[in-house]
Amino acid sequence: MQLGLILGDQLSRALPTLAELDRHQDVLVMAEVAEEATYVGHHKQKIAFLFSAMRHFAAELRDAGWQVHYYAWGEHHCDDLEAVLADALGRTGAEAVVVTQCGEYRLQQRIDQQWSSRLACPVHCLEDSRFLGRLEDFARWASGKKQLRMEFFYRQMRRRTGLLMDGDQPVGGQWNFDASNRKAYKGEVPLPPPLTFQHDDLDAQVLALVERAFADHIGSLTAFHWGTTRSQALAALAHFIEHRLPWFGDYQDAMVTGEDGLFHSLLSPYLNAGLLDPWEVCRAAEQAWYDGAAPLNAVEGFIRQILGWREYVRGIYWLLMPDYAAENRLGNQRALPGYYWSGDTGMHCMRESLRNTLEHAYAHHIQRLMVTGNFALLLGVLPEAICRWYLEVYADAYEWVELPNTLGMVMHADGGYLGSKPYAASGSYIQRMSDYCKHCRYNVKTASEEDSCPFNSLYWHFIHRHRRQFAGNHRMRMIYRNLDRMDPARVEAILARAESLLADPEVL
Ligand code: FAD
Ligand code: DLZ
Ligand code: SF4
Repeated sequence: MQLGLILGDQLSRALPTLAELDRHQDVLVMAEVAEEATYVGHHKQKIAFLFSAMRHFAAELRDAGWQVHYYAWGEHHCDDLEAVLADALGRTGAEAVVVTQCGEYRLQQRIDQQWSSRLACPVHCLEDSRFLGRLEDFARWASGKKQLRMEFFYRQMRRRTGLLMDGDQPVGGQWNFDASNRKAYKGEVPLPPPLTFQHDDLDAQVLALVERAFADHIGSLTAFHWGTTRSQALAALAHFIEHRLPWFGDYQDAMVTGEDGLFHSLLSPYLNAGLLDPWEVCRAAEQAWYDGAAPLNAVEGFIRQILGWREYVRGIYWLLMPDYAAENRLGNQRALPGYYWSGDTGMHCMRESLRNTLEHAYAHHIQRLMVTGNFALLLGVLPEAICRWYLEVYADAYEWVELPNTLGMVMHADGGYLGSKPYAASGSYIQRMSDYCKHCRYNVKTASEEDSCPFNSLYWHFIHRHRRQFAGNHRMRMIYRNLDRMDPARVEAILARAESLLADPEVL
């Protein structure tokens, strides 16, 4: 008899562990354990979503004839998964453990190097097949390249999967429609109806448990709207395809006060926990284009996020860990300001992005990249501190996807391996893509005054202080030319204002 361990982000009937085992002979184990639930201070909604989805999945497996040993929070004394396995091996007399490769280096190291000897039984770790590409193919593609470019990886993935392909050519004659995906939202089309799910008894029990046992964790459960079953995740996918996908491309980079999801899918927690499969999500979007229900700029833009970015960052994570996590090529050391946890800041763009984060354990990509991320980059926050924050605050956060996005894409701490230039931007980008600046106490038009937009002053300070790293970057030459053309007295005033902000960023 074998023991199959199913982790909290492996809630998929297509999981290799299930394919390997026999429901009539073998036993499954799932566990809510302190180590996984507290190795960072996860947002309350992330824990509630996963615990409830785990409990629902265990019930579904039992209905399908599996024997599941479920270690519920507070009903056992095992601190970590190894202790759970030791206990379950003792109870069942199983002779081996089967697990599918996990999503974080931290745990995978233990599975590979410790579990078998400490549990005194064979531990078979299976390749995770729930992605669109294999890690060994990514490593082969990346091998010998000094810098990687997502666009070339993505084209290869399009060819390999046949998604949006017409023979060996991209449908519509173009690989990428990004240039048409940069509109600000001015109410041209109505916003999609909200999607909320009726919560059942299992959800209610878990919400009460999290409120009680994780009271000191960040965030609130008041607006917990996530689905916690496969059928709810499928309903969320259908809702996205019908109500959001047609405008996903146009408004992909837009931000609007009070509108927390806009036309984004809000599918990442389901995808990352295994409730949705990336292939079915991409195929559903592709079908919408073939059916004439969504335009190509939207469908291509959406598929690129999953087939391109999601697979690309996973490949980078497993290729470069563990050294990747320690990268800090810009030498940043600053602490993360307290408003990242409280949301209490006068910068309206930050306040909105942080409110979304605290209320929903969610923020859309542009809020993460161009507001909270951009600000941490401009301030020069220690990468480890900002990476930890992103891992804590989002319902979709797992290190394999969070780390390359934060350390590479946002902080440029990997020296440009993931992206060719930092996404640093002044307040004018935020003004162009949102209505935030109209509601802000700072003036987005100036950079050196007492009330100037902090993003403006800090942007020029960032460009100035990193001249050595970036002046030779051909994508940034124009920026340095602009800086050099500015009146030296004005530059001095902007830098002085930035210095005063850096001396006490907590007051902003
Ligand atoms: P949509 O905009 O609807 O996109 C569709 C899907 O594409 C997402 O569900 C996601 O699966 C995928 N996707 C989009 N962008 C990316 C990307 N850059 N990398 C990987 N997948 C992508 N995503 C996570 O899933 N977990 C994280 O921990 C995470 N941390 C991030 C940290 C930072 C600093 C940044 C800038 C981005 C991070 N992302 C992360 C990527 C992205 O912001 C989220 O996937 C997205 O906002 C989730 O919302 P959505 O489902 O509405 O996405
Ligand atoms: C994120 C998370 C949390 C909060 N709790 C659990 C848990 O109690 N049990 C579990 O099996 N998994 C949990 N997870 C997800 C794991 O942290 C995740 O499987 C690893 O980080 C590997 O991706
Ligand atoms: Fe953000 Fe600056 Fe605009 Fe205020 S003025 S919302 S701080 S970009």
